[in-house]
Amino acid sequence: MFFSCYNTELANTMLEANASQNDKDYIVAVNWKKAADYLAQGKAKDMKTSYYHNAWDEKKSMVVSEVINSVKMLNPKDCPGLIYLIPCPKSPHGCDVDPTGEYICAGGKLATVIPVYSFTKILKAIEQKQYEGDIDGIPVIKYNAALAGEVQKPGLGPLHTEFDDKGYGYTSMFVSSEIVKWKIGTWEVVDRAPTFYSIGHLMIPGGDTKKPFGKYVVALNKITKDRYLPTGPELCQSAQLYDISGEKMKLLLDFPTIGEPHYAQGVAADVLTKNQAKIFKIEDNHHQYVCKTENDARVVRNGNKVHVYMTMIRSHFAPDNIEGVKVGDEVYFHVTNLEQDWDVPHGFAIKGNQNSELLIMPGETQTIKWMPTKADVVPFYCTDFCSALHQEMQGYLRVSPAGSNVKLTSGTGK
Ligand SMILES: [Cu+2]
Repeated sequence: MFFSCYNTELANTMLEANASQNDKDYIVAVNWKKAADYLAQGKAKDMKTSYYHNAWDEKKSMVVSEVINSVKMLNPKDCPGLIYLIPCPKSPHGCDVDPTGEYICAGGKLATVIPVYSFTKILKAIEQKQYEGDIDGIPVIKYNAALAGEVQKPGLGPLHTEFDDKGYGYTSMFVSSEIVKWKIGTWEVVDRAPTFYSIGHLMIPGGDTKKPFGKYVVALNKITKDRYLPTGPELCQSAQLYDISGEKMKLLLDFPTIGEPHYAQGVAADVLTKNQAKIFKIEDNHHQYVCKTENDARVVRNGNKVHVYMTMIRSHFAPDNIEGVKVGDEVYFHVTNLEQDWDVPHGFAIKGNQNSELLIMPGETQTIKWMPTKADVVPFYCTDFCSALHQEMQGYLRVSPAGSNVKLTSGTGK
């Protein structure tokens, strides 16, 4: 596993200048199989920390958060062969592996070349201990011992590299604002295409896998400038699609996107269309506040807490009339979307809620809290266009004064 590391200067002020002084920083190579072995051997130490582990429960359609107070840490000093540093010019950013797994390419933001390392040579250098020293017990492999070649004069500000299926690398050049195509093995630049402007990431569908699709590259640009009409203090950002099936890259399409376009993955369309879930069965909903049919819809008081078990389906809520909620109550709407067909979400908002609104996917349940502040008749409504009668998808809740004895009732009329 390879990643880039910069600020070998250990600067902590004015990083733009102070972290850019050394001629080389490092690529970090981690043997993750060895890491698993050392973990199994009990070499890891527990380190105190605090973080949230958040996991999505598909059956309950909600997130479960767990606070974890320690993490396992392997110290390189106790774990020989776990981790190595490889010098890399200069303030490296992206670190990408080619489809064969042999070449590791690093984009140094301030570098004048793109270094490409050989996996075979790295293994050999480790075997022969071709080190130029160590940092905190981590051996530093000699630059030339790991290097396969350098792409010369690629442009300015290389960041990330994607690969096609024909033996070429495509590197984004932030400063000179272009994609540069180069050949694996000879390291020569064979084509350049300008981007508009300041490309950060780029994406070839499958470009990070063993089998890139290799027909297109998408440039994810940071800056738009004159590409679209000037509609705000900040302009929308820009992406561009290029055909890379021939020798020369060809610009096919500009499209606006929201900032800032970052990492992306692409796959052939049928990978999605073949696997698209189209029915979301209500029986599979195990949310604790689910309401599986309209007949189960109800309103329950528990002290000053009122729980509204509500359903929604084109184009009404059940219940859509609620009486007997009082000022001082806390109202919880547990809303189930009874639709099971894909692409039929409904929204739920109640007027004046100082919380949020809900967007509920087919077959799902979500909860929102609302605190009435005055005696009133308050509308609630669907906020996601769902049918021709979407606008009619609404209901009313009457709030009585604090201490009133209006009975809690609900329904959809007689
Ligand atoms: Cu709706």
